[in-house]
Amino acid sequence: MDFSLTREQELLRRLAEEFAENELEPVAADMDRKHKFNMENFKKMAELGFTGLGIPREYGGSGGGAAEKVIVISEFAKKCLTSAATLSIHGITPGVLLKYGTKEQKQSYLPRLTQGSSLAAFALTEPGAGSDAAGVKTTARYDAGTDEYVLNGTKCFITGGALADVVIVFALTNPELGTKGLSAILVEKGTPGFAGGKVEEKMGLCGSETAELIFEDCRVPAANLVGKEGQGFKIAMEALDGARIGVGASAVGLSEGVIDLSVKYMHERVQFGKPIAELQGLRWYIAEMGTRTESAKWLVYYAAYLQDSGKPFTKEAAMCKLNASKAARFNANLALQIHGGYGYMKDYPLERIYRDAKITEIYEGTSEVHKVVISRAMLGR
Ligand code: COS
Repeated sequence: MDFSLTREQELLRRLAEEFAENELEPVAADMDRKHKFNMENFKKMAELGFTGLGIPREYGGSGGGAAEKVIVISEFAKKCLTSAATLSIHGITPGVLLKYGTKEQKQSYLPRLTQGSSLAAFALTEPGAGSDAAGVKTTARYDAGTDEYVLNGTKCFITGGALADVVIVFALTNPELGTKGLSAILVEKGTPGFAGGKVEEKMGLCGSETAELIFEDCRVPAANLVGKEGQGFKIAMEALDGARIGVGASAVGLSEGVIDLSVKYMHERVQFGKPIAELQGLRWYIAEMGTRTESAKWLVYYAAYLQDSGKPFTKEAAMCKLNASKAARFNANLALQIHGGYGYMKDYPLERIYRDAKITEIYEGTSEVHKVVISRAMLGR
């Protein structure tokens, strides 16, 4: 058993740490205020190979696997959860294509997605299909005359929203079959019949666009089907398993970030004639925060290890996301408490981080969904 990073992983961690400090942290508050993602930073992430993690070099990727993604996402989230989430969610689609894509799809999409010329979005959620992912109503009717799928329906809460160049859409090719009739289909931005809808005003993660995607008689070539017809639910669930490790990693990074801020503040802030680091009540807060963060971190790494080893990891991915997101919200709350009135002010980053932390308990599956997944795995259904 070895808990240390390899030399390459440590170099990657330092590169990500430096990038987060130099490029992500300086724009985090501005993105939050303007409700706009900094696409320049997405291009810079690609230049450094971060968008290619988990994808082999033959497709323009940077190699590595789930562990490397965890390392980078955690470092990004220490400074900016929005940037970490953007990288993590973008990475879902190339991962799906690597496993299920045809040779042509891999050759056509993977270099674009790994090298940053295209941003990807994952479109499963609908107004009536959130936690109950099987409730999708969007349809994709096959038109044999033109060899195309015709998509109709509305997706909501889609990260990347209308900014995305490529969207993997989950739609019913055979509505009578329920989850067995769901398929994964690639749709490119600019395809007639595909438009961005309402852009949501959110509590946190404001730098990332979350939008509705509307499909009205949107025709795409049948060659855009990913995997087989009817494989969509399995593809979506598998993709979410991996994505949940990403959320866990980002929640750990957020926790580490608020601990750094709190430790610094506790040494600097003087009250009652001494640094507040000497107050026992606050020392206990820090001890609790550190313990929850370390335990969350190692469950995230364990889930990534299982994924990289090709072992089942659905349960552990759910556990690590459930645990790390709970720790992130707890830690953001205590960090704000340690900062007192300053923490509540928009001049300090904690106010944003506190709002951001909450989403980790909701997106890519709520904490309650994870308890369903975990308990089913433990009880055999
Ligand atoms: N990997 C592979 N296949 C999976 C799977 C996984 N992790 N989870 C389920 N499946 C398969 C099942 O094996 C089953 O296949 P068979 O019918 O061939 O046996 C099929 O999918 C249906 O599974 P299940 O009966 O468990 O589906 P449910 O409708 O009960 O849904 C939950 C299960 C609640 C776990 C699912 O709907 C879910 O994850 N919801 C949350 C969705 C989510 O995270 N949304 C966030 C927004 S997307 S960014």
